[in-house]
Amino acid sequence: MQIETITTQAYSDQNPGTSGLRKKVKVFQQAGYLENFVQSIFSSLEDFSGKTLVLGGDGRYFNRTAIQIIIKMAAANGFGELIIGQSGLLSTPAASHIIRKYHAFGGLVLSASHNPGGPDEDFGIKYNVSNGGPAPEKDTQAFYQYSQSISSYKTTHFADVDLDNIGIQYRGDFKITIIDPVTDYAELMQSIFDFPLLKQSISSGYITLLFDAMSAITGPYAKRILVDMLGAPEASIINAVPLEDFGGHHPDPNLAHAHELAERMFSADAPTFGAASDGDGDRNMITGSQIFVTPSDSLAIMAANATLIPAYAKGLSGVARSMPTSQAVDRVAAQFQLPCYETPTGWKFFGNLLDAEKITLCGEESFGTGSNHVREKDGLWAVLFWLNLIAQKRQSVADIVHEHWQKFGRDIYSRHDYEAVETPIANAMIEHLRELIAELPGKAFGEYVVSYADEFCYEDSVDGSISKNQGIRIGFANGSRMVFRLSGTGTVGATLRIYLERFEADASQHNQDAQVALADLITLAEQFCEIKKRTGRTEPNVIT
Ligand code: VG1
Ligand code: CO
Repeated sequence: MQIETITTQAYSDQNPGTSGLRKKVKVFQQAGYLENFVQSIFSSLEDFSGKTLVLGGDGRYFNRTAIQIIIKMAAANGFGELIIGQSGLLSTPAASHIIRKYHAFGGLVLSASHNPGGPDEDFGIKYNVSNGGPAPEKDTQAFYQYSQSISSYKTTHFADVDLDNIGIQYRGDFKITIIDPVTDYAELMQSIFDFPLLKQSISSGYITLLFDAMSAITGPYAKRILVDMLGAPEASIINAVPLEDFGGHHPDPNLAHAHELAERMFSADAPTFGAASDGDGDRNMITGSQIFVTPSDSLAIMAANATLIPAYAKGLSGVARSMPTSQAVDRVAAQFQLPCYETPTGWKFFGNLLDAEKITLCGEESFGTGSNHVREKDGLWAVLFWLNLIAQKRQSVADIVHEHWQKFGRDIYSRHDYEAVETPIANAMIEHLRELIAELPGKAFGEYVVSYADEFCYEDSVDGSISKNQGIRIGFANGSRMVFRLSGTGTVGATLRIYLERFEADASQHNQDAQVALADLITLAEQFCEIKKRTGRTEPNVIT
């Protein structure tokens, strides 16, 4: 194989965020842009000569082009083999599983997750290490560092690889294996959950379900698992065909974006269970007839009931949540005497805890839950978890949630997002909060007395690494909390996220609307960060 060294110009903006490098497709299409970042990854890694790399994406616009470029660069940089999902498709959790199962050196996942796709929308690339999880911060920082002074990248010439037919192809000694993207993952799910029970519950009509694949990657996975293996009718999956532009929608599973599902779940003849997943298949939204389960509650309910699931029957070693996720799971952990960890936003922080077997389950308020079965959050896994719970407990989603609140109390929760704020204004707002927190503790605002205010700094209990500036937290004496942070996944300006939570022990108050119950906190949050004053915005773009 003849290796070519191509001269290139460094780009200053290749700093990976919460989950890989995300930019507009047009940015990725600039000369050498993708190549620079891929070379920065390869050049920052060591000892992969002859080893295997997994490659696939969520099928969005530019996926196939990027894959052909990466194949040649991987060959030129000395990898021995590539494992690629058929048609270039792999969901994020499936990629994680395949890296682990085939003992690959690592993997490249091409996705901008829940961000929209298409020629004028977003693309992304993320490197996962040999445990199947997102590269830790020390690696992503190394990639960025390298990209700042890159002057050339390595590639080679050979005919484009046929991505659509399963099988092995060679270019010289370089081996390319195209695999079915679903089979390994479906087998893994079968090993975790009680498939015979699920099948029986679906065929008997006890469970009727609706899954919205949002024209994204989980269509083929849901079809194989829910329809072919578990016998659900074909019509139970909507938007099942992955499209390069996700049909022009945001493949973001929440009540705002999965509106067709939301409408049906709150209609008179709603199915018993409804769910959706995101662009790359790692997020999940759980609903039941007339009820939406917040992701924070979902994590707590999973933790409280995990022993009903075959794979977790022996119990959990511990649980973890990202810092802005509600404290609902902490209450479960306290009752079951389980260790409970609080990590910064982003799945990469769970990897060490999972590898060290300190935790079995973990999750984020942003519609992400997962376990030690892979090293990514996993949308369909969460769906199957809930189906297994419903089938095992013989209870509706609403009953499961209400019973949980009765036992543990309810952490009324909401997140308000202000998208595309001008970056300097957003930074000034955070700076203002930083100054404010020093003087807040002890101050009373109506019934809310500030008990602490700080900027979250995380020390990893496994490797001792420290991650600073992970969000501003303000905690109140009555257990309520608000968190402010800027998104690390957006591609336009800055997105301010405000996370609000209030604990309600009194069961007679559990059925309140979250926005109403949180109204005082919402007003206080505005008072603290001055978003109206500073941006002129009167309300958030998205409320979840
Ligand atoms: C968001 C979520 C975070 C999640 C990340 C990646 O990050 O808040 O919890 O891990 O997206 O999810 P940020 O920095 O924008 O708040 V995915 O499904 O977009 O890979
Ligand atoms: Co995602």
